[in-house]
Amino acid sequence: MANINNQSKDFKSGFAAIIGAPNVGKSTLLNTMIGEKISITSQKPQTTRNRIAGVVHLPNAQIVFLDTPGIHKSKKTLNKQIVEVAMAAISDVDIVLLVIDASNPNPASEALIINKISEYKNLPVILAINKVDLIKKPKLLKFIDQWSKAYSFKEIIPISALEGIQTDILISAMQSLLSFGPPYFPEDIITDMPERFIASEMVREQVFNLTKQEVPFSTAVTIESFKEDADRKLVRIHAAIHVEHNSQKGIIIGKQGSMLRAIGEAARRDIQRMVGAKVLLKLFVRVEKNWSKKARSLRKLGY
Ligand SMILES: Nc1nc2c(ncn2[C@@H]2O[C@H](COP(=O)(O)OP(=O)(O)OP(=O)(O)O)[C@@H](O)[C@H]2O)c(=O)[nH]1
Ligand SMILES: [Mg+2]
Repeated sequence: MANINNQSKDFKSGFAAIIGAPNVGKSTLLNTMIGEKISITSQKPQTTRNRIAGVVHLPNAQIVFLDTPGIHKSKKTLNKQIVEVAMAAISDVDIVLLVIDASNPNPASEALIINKISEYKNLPVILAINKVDLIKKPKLLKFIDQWSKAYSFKEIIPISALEGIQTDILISAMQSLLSFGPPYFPEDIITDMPERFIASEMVREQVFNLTKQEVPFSTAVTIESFKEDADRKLVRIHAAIHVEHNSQKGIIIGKQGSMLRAIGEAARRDIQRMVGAKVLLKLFVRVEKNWSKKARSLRKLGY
């Protein structure tokens, strides 16, 4: 018992939800703070669909960050579902880290979020003004002034998640808000998501990168099998890309399979880096009619 008491006096720990409008850089920030790619990112909104924990290990503290889907107003079943995931994360944490995009404000989503966090009177909120690499100083100062009036934030910290500017300062500010307590995860664990989930996301990320219009938003990826050699030198993965219509299947496959090959090749490189072994990745495309509109299909595909 003495041991546990000692530990909890020297050690701080807690959960922090990273929330914000779509595309502001939440997942990029998580990856930068963790130092590994655990959450996929893209130039398109609504990339993240699940709550993904990333653990930052500090000498005397542990912060468990929860990356969440972008909060926005939508009538689409899938989008409403992912916004629920983000909203629910807020009620589960010790600190909220609100991220905004300095280069592209989103007043509608921001109002929705401020409204939500106002419900939790005692929840400390830090504001990270992201993508400061894209704006000039006078604009940033205007932002800080404007946002300091919008809510009583514990801190307002300008950052660039992409370039790693001031992300260390952000982590220190979060650390100072933590309470004493033991670590939640062992030192070698950086996420609560299994490799097979992250592998499926890395395939989906390439669909976001390489296809246009409604295709990425109509795509889900599941891992059908994930087999490692005894000495883990080779990992064989079969993944299914689910789309909503036959025409989308054609787009994902591409001319003589060229699109599917490009998706597979790029995803395989990322998965190899993650698992630290050679990867054989086989992709299939399936049509699951209107999956993003049906509660049952959403559950089946992991949402
Ligand atoms: N210039 C610049 N771009 C950034 C920065 N942070 C993120 N981005 C870019 O912004 C885009 C969106 O980043 P994500 O991390 O996917 O954003 P997100 O908030 O997780 O988006 P959703 O999951 O869709 O809600 C990507 O193209 C990133 O490379 C930054 O500090 N500077
Ligand atoms: Mg994201």
